[in-house]
Amino acid sequence: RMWRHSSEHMKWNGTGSTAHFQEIVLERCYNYTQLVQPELRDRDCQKIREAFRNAFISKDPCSATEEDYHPLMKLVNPTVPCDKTVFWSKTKELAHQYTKVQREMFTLEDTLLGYIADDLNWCGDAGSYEMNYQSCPHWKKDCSNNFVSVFWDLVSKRFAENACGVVQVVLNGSISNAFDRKSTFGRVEVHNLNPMKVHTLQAWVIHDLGKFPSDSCSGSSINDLKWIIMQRNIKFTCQDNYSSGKFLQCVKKPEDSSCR
Ligand code: DN4
Repeated sequence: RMWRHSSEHMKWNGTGSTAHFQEIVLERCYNYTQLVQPELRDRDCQKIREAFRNAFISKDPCSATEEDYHPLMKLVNPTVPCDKTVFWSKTKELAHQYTKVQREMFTLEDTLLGYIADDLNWCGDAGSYEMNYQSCPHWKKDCSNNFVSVFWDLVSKRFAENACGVVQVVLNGSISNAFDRKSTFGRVEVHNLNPMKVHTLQAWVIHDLGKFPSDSCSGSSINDLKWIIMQRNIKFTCQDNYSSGKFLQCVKKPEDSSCR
């Protein structure tokens, strides 16, 4: 019986739900609303936890839709001030180090829903009230309409729609395509910036210390991005190895020759 039980639940190729998912969601929600952004102190974290769970529990984990998350979205509206939005693609660590120092700047993971869900995994199963802790659909190997991917696409879309003023994106110049049309940034965020509200997209292309630069502002992938942004009537600027990014990298690795 034990064997059948676990093999039944190993049906997907992705990592299973994060252990203690419910508790982590609740704890992060309280931490964020009480300590990180006390302006949100009257958000109801129990309700948020429940709406999050209800979005996916007892459902086929490969049939997620945006509508499943609407009750959760209604409880949390995004609130990033103008000029303070930071997007990233293949530069998660650096972008988060930057907003940790520049406390008034926000990546998606510095907003309530992004903060709650960051690095977590979740899925349920049709016909069960339990979460599946053994395996969840992998977004490439199993299905793209899994609950984690649909969640990130939706919150990324809302995050971009709500941006205003000057917005920034941190891109990775140590890979061959710093801008990738298939990434969440290229597929979702770029297309949901509102040209009535966003006047400039500032890109910084950062190279890893000690790695040969593979892409830069003058490369063809950034040119693609520039073209898409200008078509949308938004001004585009780009800077290679923006000094704030360089300094952050150097704090971690001061002995690197490029930090002297
Ligand atoms: P990325 O560095 O290519 O991807 C960021 C992470 O999201 C990686 O762990 C990816 O997994 C994963 N990911 C990307 N697309 C999907 C998908 N369709 N389903 C499941 N996981 C996926 O950067 P990106 O441009 O794709 O996403 C970054 C931008 O989108 C940021 O500006 C954020 O605002 C937002 N975003 C954040 C998160 C997060 O915090 C996730 C998705 C989007 P893998 O390629 O390593 O397997 O986790």
